[in-house]
Amino acid sequence: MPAAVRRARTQVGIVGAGPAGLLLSHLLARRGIESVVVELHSREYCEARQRAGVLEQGSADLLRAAGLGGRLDAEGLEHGGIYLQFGGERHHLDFRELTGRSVTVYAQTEVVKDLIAARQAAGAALEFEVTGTEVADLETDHPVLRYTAADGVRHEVTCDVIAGCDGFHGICRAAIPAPRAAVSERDYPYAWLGILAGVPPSTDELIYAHHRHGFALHSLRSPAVSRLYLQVPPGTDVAQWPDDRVWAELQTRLGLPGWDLIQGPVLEKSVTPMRSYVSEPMRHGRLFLAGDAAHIVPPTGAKGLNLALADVAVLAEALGALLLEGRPGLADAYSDACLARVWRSTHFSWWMTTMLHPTPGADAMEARLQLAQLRYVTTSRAAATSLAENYTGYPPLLPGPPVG
Ligand code: RFL
Ligand code: PHB
Repeated sequence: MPAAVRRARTQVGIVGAGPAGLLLSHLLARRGIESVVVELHSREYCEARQRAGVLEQGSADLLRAAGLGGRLDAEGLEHGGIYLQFGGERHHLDFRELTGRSVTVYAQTEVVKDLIAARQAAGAALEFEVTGTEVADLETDHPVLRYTAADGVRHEVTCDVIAGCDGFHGICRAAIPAPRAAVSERDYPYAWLGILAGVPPSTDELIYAHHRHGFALHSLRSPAVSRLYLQVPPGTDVAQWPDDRVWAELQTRLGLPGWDLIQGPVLEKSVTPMRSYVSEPMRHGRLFLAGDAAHIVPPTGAKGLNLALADVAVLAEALGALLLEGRPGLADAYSDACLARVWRSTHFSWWMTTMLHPTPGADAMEARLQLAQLRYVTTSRAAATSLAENYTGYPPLLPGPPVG
């Protein structure tokens, strides 16, 4: 006999409890809109997954405005610039002086912990460790979300809208019929090996380093924990990189006379592929995609998390107008409004990536062009301001006047 299906209703079915899905659920609840969030992994897994670290000023302001600024303000590290290093020189770009803006280093793990705590405190429907997630009837006014909960019970939730916040490997993007989606994609011939180290940062600001061995980045997490990355070949097995080798290579790529990299225990080590990917439009019928479900950027511009947060800020506003006031205009404008920012970030991330990473097998011309560009960015106020403006982020996409 087939197992019983438990039926329910909600306004917004949200697939994925990453930063996009969780913040969307939180922003909707502040408008009085009910949602159900379903997530493949456990709460512990979601809270521990090491990923992004830099919040644009607009993202930090958005989290504060949503009542999530407590720990962010107490523990986040505000940074007014970065260092660009190349040819044995380290140059500081002063974002505050160039743009009046700054960024905050506050790890994605912490954003996710804050959001899960806030959703659970509010008694939200947040289901971890679900399987068999399906979305259907997307071209009707009552799309359906199906999943099997951790206790084995199959659920079918009838929604007004479904939000696909299920990341790059999720199921929602694939639910859009192929002829309706235009995909732009680029894989880069390198990856990042990232470590989390139990050592105080050796630097006051992030260091982005161009070196003939490959790119290196010194980022940070707290006064006692550092985050560092090395460019490695795609598909690299972390087993090829014992801790001593990682530290030696970081020292080579980041080292300067008179400056020492503090070494210590490696707490975590992983390899991330580098990819640019945009699938448009970000909407099909009553399915709205947000965050990595619709687009991926290489991490060199520190944009992935920020784009995910910006998408759902726009989506919450649009769904408020649609579901509370019956005004479809903002929902209709959602995809175009987000894609303008997505493509700006996609270009910036590509530009930072190709400026800072030597392509394996490239001729000497490439290195000369990269160094010429780095020299320009560190000597021209106009070029430095352009980098600073992109890095610190774009103005929040405020909702326009009511449409439709
Ligand atoms: P997420 O964080 O991937 O969350 C999606 C969630 O959906 C769940 N899911 C499902 N749930 C239910 N049913 C299904 N069928 C499901 N399929 C998937 C997943 O388990 C997951 O919990 O997407 P979101 O919310 O859009 O957030 C985007 C950011 O996570 C992402 O842009 C950044 O972290 C990108 N990124 C980085 N960005 C940076 O700016 N700096 C970095 O250093 C950086 N490192 C990274 C990264 C992304 C990585 N990925 C995606 C592999 C390192 C990695 C490894
Ligand atoms: C990080 O701290 O993880 C980080 C910072 C800046 C980047 C990418 C990752 O560009």
